[in-house]
Amino acid sequence: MLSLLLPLLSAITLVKAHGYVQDIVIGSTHYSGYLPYTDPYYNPVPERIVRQIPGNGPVTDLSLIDVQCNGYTDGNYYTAPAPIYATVAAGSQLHLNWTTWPDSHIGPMITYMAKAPSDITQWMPGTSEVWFKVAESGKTSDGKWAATDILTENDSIYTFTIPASLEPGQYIVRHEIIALHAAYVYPGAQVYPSCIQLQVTGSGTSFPTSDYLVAFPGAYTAATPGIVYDAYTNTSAYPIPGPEVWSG
Ligand SMILES: *[C@@H]1O[C@H](CO)[C@@H](O)[C@H](O)[C@H]1NC(C)=O
Ligand SMILES: *[C@@H]1O[C@H](CO)[C@@H](O)[C@H](O)[C@H]1NC(C)=O
Ligand SMILES: *[C@@H]1O[C@H](CO)[C@@H](O)[C@H](O)[C@H]1NC(C)=O
Ligand SMILES: [Cu+2]
Repeated sequence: MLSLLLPLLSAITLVKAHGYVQDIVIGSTHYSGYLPYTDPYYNPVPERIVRQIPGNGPVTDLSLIDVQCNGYTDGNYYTAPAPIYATVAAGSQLHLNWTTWPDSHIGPMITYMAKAPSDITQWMPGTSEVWFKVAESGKTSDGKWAATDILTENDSIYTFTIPASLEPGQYIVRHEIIALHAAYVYPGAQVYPSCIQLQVTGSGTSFPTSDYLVAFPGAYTAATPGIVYDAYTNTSAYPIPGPEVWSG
């Protein structure tokens, strides 16, 4: 075990600090995120409500399936469903606790959901247009970025609300930071997505129309407003990528 861990730990110190969601609070219940530097080394591997991610690094080729839930399609990691999910009432808040996020990595924070047609612990959305945006924050009019200024002010906790009128069912929450420090060219924007599995309860009867639904990969390309953006020189409003928010 030691001989396995030592090279691993020294490799980690070389990885530049980026981040991932380490903890999720729903009501008074804490759910651990998927912890990429420890979870895979436990036997048995801990069961998480978050789909596995390979580490704290970004996806920059936005045509890959990796941009959906941050799984690799090759090597030792791959996108796969998580074994469990959390149950939450429509209209509730989720609080997502990010690892310390580097100040240089300015950019927006965006949250999507997708309804599983059947058992979420088996469902892989592939390239289907199933994702609708439920929350977004970019740059405020006084120049504060969501992923750095606001997240730091909020103690690294990002909060969003599940639309109160959303029909019940099993949903994947796809939450991301897009870091823009190198986004003056494509590829350059760094996407840090992850996917949380939920059972949404309630008596809601609303669901977004197809106008709101996008695919990952697909929703973001080099031509999507806000993917190529010179965050250091451009003083105009930042156009958050993706469709309009659906709030129910
Ligand atoms: C976020 O999670 C970390 C690691 O579990 C914990 O130390 C920290 O207190 C949490 N932050 C908040 C604001 O709860
Ligand atoms: C940050 O905290 C403020 C005040 O609690 C809240 O209104 C805002 O929604 C939070 N922002 C994010 C992105 O979580
Ligand atoms: C600034 O960003 C906006 C929105 O992406 C874009 O339309 C505009 O061309 C950019 N301005 C410059 C000078 O690059
Ligand atoms: Cu980075």
